[in-house]
Order: sequence, then C-alpha cells, then structure tokens
Amino acid sequence: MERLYKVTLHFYYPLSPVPYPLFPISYPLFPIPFYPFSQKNCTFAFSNTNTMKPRVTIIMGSTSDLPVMEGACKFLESNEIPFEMLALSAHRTPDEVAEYAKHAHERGVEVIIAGAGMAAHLPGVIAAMTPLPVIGVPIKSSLDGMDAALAMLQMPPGIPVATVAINGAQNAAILAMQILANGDPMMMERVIRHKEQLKQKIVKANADLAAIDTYKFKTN
Ligand code: C2R
Repeated sequence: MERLYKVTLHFYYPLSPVPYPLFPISYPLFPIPFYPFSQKNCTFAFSNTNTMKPRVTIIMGSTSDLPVMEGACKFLESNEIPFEMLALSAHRTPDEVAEYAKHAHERGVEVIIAGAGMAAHLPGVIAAMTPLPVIGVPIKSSLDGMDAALAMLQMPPGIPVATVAINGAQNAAILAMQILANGDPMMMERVIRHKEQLKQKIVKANADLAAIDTYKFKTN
C-alpha cells in the first residue's frame, strides 16, 4: 500500500545578543539560559513507493517455481540490478501474458527471464510477442525437467529462447547481467568482477589441494 510519511524536526537555538563570532567573549557575560530562543521547523516527506524501474523481469509459471527462481533474484539483488517478479502462465493466464509481453519494452525492461516446468510454453509464448531477449529456465517439476528443457530448447527458427540448464536460474541472471553490460560500463565492471571471483575460487581450490599431505605419492 502506498503511504506518505512526514517527519518534522523542531530546532531551538539561542539568539545571541552579539554577532556569533563574538560569542566566546559574550558567553561569560550572558550565559545561554539568558538568551531568547528561536525555533525553526523542518519537514521531510517521503513515501514507501518504489521509484526504481525494473531492468529485468523474472517471470515464473507458478509460485511452485519460486524456490528455483530465487537463484536469479539473489544474483540480481547482490549486483544491485533492479528487477520485478511476476507469476504468469501462458496456459492459465494467456491474456495477461500477452499484455505483459507486448508492453514490457515500453516500460524500460531490457531482459526477460522466464522459468517454467512441465509443458513449458511460457518463455516461447513471451518470446513470440516481445522484441526483448528471453532467457528460459527449465524447472525440474516432472520427467527430471527434460520436458521443460526441450520445450524451451526446441523453439522453431525465428523465435529464440536462450535456455540455461535445468533449474539454472542463477546462470539466467548472469546472462541477463551480461546483456545489460553492453553499453553500460558500470555493469561491465560487475561482469568482470564476477569472473574474477570465479577465478579466485579456483585459485583457493588449488591452494587447498596443495595443502593436502596425507598421500605419500602426491607430488605437489
Ligand atoms: P503448479 O505447481 O502451479 O501446478 O504448476 C509451472 O511453471 C510449474 O512448474 C506446475 C508447473 O506448471 C508450470 N506452468 C507452465 C506454464 N504455466 C504453468 N509451464 C506455461 O504457461 O508454460
């Protein structure tokens, strides 16, 4: 719910009988309690409306996909990329999917991540109706996720869905960040930093392996 908050601060300050630079001299003669006090009020107003515009939409076919799709949310959050989260279904809410897909780019959205399980038509249907790149996340909810993966991978020529691994929501968010990084130097820095962190993980892994000294025939 939208709320407007107002905070008023009341400032009371002594009116010095002499100019303030002379205050140290006048203070012993006229201590502050003898000064007349003046008051000023300052009001700050702020609302709880979120003014950030989403650059990425994370859509899921059902909230049962949320535990997987949170992998994408967490990655975007940690990289300070504004995103919105929606549940839409090409099967259950076809009109709403069309309404969303046709207008997402007009609202400033740049990349769409769509996760769905089973007969996962959602990303393909969105891709058919938007000029934006669509990244599909096949959700493992039946047949080990192969049904959803094939539905996304096997898009007909002309309507691509960039499909990540089954339950690979974090990779979808990384890919979204890489798309955003084109023409956005700050975002490109984040992509480079992310790659650097991956490298550091392997550097540490090698240090940990080198520290193992329980084998007589281990040479490093
Ligand atoms: P429920 O748990 O709501 O029954 O959904 C969802 O993504 C979910 O993985 C079961 C599964 O159905 C998927 N679903 C789709 C679509 N809508 C919902 N694949 C769609 O439009 O493609």
